[in-house]
Amino acid sequence: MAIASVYQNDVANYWNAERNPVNLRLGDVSGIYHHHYGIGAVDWSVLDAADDAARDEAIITELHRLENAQARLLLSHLGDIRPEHRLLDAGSGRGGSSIMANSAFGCRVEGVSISQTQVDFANDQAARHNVADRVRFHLKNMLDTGFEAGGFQAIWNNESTMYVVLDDLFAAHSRLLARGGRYVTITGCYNDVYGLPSRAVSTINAHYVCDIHSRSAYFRAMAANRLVPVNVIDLTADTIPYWELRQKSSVTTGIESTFLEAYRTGGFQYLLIAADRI
Ligand code: GPP
Ligand code: MG
Repeated sequence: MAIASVYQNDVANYWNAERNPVNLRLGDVSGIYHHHYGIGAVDWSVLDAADDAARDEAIITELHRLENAQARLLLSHLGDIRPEHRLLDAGSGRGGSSIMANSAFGCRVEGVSISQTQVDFANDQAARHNVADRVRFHLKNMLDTGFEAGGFQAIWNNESTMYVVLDDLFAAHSRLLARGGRYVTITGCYNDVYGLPSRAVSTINAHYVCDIHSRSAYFRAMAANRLVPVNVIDLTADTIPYWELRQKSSVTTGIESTFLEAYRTGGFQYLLIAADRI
């Protein structure tokens, strides 16, 4: 059973129903569909396009470039991945990161999601990209995949850790990773220098049906599960331009000003954490 709780059923319902243009129109640009945000400097000349339609198209293309850059950064932290390795994309969404990983490394990738709609969409994408024999998406719970212990050289969560209890997640990942394997997450976390999460963080939680963890919770749960950080990168300043451009786009969802407030006030951080499985 992929869905093990009332909460997980709520999450699956959200993703089974989700059709946001900010995800589908961006994915249409290159046929790589993501469920994460973007990083890097914006080319603000996109705002100077000749007419409204051209400007709209240029903004969408630019936002998609930034989300691809985010996925590329994550993949660049997976270590020395070879074609014979197997990777796990935990919370694989519409499959973009997995398909990019196969393209970068030539390896097998398993993606898991508790949304049947996402799994079907992602498998269809793998077929369209002619990689269905190497990249497969499964209706599985990332806390209990049933995959064999030690079978993965690397595992990542691209903005999906806020849907699970971290101790349960890292216990599961630790079991699945080969010794010396790599775990990478890009995530939003609240900054416990300021104590409990701000109202903006609570608004983000309500918007996505998620539960953003504190920064310290990641390191505590990793240390308890044989995952030793090798790289921690604060991407907060790098993701703010994505949100500034998104706020000016035709594909806003209403959460843009909340993210900008959360990041600018310092109470919320966008982090990459890479860890070795010892
Ligand atoms: C973005 O997905 C990620 C999440 C919903 C998880 C929450 C992430 C945090 C960093 C708090 P999406 O691409 O489907 O979101 P949107 O539709 O807003 O683009
Ligand atoms: Mg998105």
